[in-house]
Amino acid sequence: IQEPQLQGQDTGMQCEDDRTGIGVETLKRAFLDNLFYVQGKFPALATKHDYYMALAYTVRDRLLQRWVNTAAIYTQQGSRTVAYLSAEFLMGPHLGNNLINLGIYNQVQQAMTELKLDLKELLAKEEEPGLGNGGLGRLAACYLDSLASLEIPTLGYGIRYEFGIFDQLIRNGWQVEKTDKWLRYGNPWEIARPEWAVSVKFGGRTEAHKNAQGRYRVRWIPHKVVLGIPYDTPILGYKVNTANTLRLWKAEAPESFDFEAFNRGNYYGAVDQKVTSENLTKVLYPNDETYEGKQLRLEQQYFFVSCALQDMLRIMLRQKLPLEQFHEKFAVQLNDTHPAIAVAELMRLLLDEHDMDWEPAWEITQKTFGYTNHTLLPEALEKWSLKLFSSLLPRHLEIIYEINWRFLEQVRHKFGTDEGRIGRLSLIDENDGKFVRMAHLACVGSHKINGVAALHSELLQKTTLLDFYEFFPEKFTNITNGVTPRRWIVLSNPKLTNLITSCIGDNWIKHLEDVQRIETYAEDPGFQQEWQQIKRENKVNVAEILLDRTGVKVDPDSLFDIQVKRIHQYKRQHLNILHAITLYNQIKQNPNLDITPRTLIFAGKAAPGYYIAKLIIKLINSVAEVVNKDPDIGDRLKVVFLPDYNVKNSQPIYPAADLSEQISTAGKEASGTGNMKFAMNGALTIGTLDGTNIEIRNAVGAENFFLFGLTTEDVGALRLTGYRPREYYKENPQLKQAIDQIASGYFSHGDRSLFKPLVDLLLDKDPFMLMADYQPYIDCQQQVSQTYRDRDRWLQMSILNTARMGKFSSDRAIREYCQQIWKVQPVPVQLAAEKTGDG
Ligand code: Z15
Repeated sequence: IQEPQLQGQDTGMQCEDDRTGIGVETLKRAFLDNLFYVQGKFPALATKHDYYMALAYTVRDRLLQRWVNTAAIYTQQGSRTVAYLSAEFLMGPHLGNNLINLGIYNQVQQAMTELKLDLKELLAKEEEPGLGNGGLGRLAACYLDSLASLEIPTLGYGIRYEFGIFDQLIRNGWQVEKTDKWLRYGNPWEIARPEWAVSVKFGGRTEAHKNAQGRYRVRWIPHKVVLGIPYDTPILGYKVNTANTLRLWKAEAPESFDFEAFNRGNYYGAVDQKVTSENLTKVLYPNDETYEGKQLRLEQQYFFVSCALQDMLRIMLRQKLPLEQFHEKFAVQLNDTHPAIAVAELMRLLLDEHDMDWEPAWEITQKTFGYTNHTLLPEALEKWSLKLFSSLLPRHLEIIYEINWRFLEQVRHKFGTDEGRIGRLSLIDENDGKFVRMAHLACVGSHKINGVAALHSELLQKTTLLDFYEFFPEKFTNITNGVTPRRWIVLSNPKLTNLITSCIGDNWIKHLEDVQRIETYAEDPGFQQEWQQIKRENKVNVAEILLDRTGVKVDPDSLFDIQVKRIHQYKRQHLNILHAITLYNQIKQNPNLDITPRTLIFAGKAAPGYYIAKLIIKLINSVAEVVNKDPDIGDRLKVVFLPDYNVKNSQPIYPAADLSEQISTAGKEASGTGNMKFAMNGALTIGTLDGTNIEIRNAVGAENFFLFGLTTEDVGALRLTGYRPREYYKENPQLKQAIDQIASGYFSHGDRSLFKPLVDLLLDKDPFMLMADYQPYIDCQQQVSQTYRDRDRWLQMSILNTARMGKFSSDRAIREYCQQIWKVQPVPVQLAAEKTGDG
């Protein structure tokens, strides 16, 4: 390990090391050096992108010092390690976050200013790695930040998709998808580790043989083999030296050339194998919460899981640990069922490749895994047809049958022969066609199962996983989600960060419960004034972004009412639009109406194959077109759809919100995490009793939260008694008018067919009960408008929201995972210079 030099000072006497120093002069020198030696440019020829790369490499050098030290200490100490398995990691841009966590944001800003460069412009050049769809992938990213900040040894394992979530364009009001070529200009944050490549088998058949002791073993003769190449990204914690690793796997052909085919003169055939292998990690499936039974998706899942487990076994062998200690070395978390095949794969590796017997292998496996469930929606629950499964993973199917057989024996032992119960618990669904149920495999193969919010965990135990809860209640627990305050407050909202820190110091950034201390200022006029000023400036910033990206001019003094998230029927963006239409009609009916001016902001992607979600985007844009150009409306109402919602584009949004829309049908949103990002930044929430909304409301106080709508119980009861959405429509003139306008072509240049599928769905089935919740929502929005007019009251509520959001830091969530599930301890990392005290 290289000995770093004295840091953070420009004494003039002693020169800082160019790769580790953090003084402004050193940073400038290192930056220009990287521009020259990495980008091969001098300033006169350099583009903004060259400057971004030079800065990224300057920051990377400082990360590497911590990363290498961390790796050395983990190896030396053989530390117990969390392995977080996730098909998605929605990391967002790295540069700004690393500047925050290194604690050098201000120095770098000054260094850039002195070089006549604008740090903001350079930050904007980064292509974000969009390797996730939404909440689940972003949660994984927040958790990696907290794990590193809490100094927990961690490996994140996932897939290095060549193309992440598509870029969204809006053309004529419709979503258009464009390939996300995030690697086009190179990725300075990753290092390939081809020396740790592993092979992954697919297809073929199995055969029996005897091992040295004469015991039966199984050999898998695959149809094809794919190589997994790891690409590592350092994940630095906040103001600690811990830099953990995100290890993403890329698929390659075992030999880039099939020489046999080549020698036969089949050049194309030889290259073909390379192409098919590399297809495996080409593209992220863009569905959030709907599974598609596609073979390539199952191949992706098995590919990265097998790579990850083989990598863990390699680490154990290198550290000379016996495989019987696998569960002591690694706590492996399954982020939803996407990596659930890991249960069968670890069994296969231990049994077939390491000659272990079933009982010890199964004990190790169960002690190794924890399973986090993220949804109750039946369409999201993964099941794979036996036909597909057996053709791709014949050995795993045998293992799953054996697990199932033994499990159902235990069930019979406990509950007797209750065929109904056994059918419901079986890992194989035989209802219509035969399928492997991945959630069942995850439950049986794990020692802990958790939901992501109190309500969600309760519903899991009472409904979706009831039979499992009855069989092993001790496995079940709740861990309410959290988000990292580093990205979602410090990086996104620097002005608010400075205000809070000037009042209570900066301890709150690591211990968000501490932010409670600003409560004493909630009614202080000076503090309120500054709070309001900051919100206004953040709104002006978003107003500029909206003008730039959509051409719509909005009034920063209007109420910013924001709903940003994936477009999904259960999230009910169309309920929000019905409110927009209602406000529009109220103004049209009474042109002098003195209403609270509002700007309704929407953003979010729809899965490309989700027709109704895409139609909802079209509806938002169609309503926007009519409302925004109507001179009767003026500045009192604007509706804007901001295209291409992603981590980067979202960061300015949360700090600019007055009102956060969290209006899912009760019982449908497992947790939600956007709700937390808004409330932390001082937005008030209008929301249903769903997911974490309930816990946010408990934390901030019912008087500081706008609650409306059916409860989960109401939803169930109404469904049972026979829900008739059309009745609400017939009996409510405002609602009827809004729906009739949509149906009659008022927002579609007279086209009555355009929104017909949506209107019919709402009036006939309305699976998410918008009709029932419409009037309570409108009434609640009226309360919001009233309250907003009382500026002091609103400001006080806003301050109290931020002050009371301490619980929703991902640091709290990760501490709970560490104590309840993973049983891991922090391993502090010191830099060589700190240990020896020289420099
Ligand atoms: C996803 O983003 C979520 C659940 C899923 O099952 C899938 Cl496949 C994707 C979301 C939940 O919808 C959201 O409520 C939750 O906050 C988030 O996971 C993180 O737990």
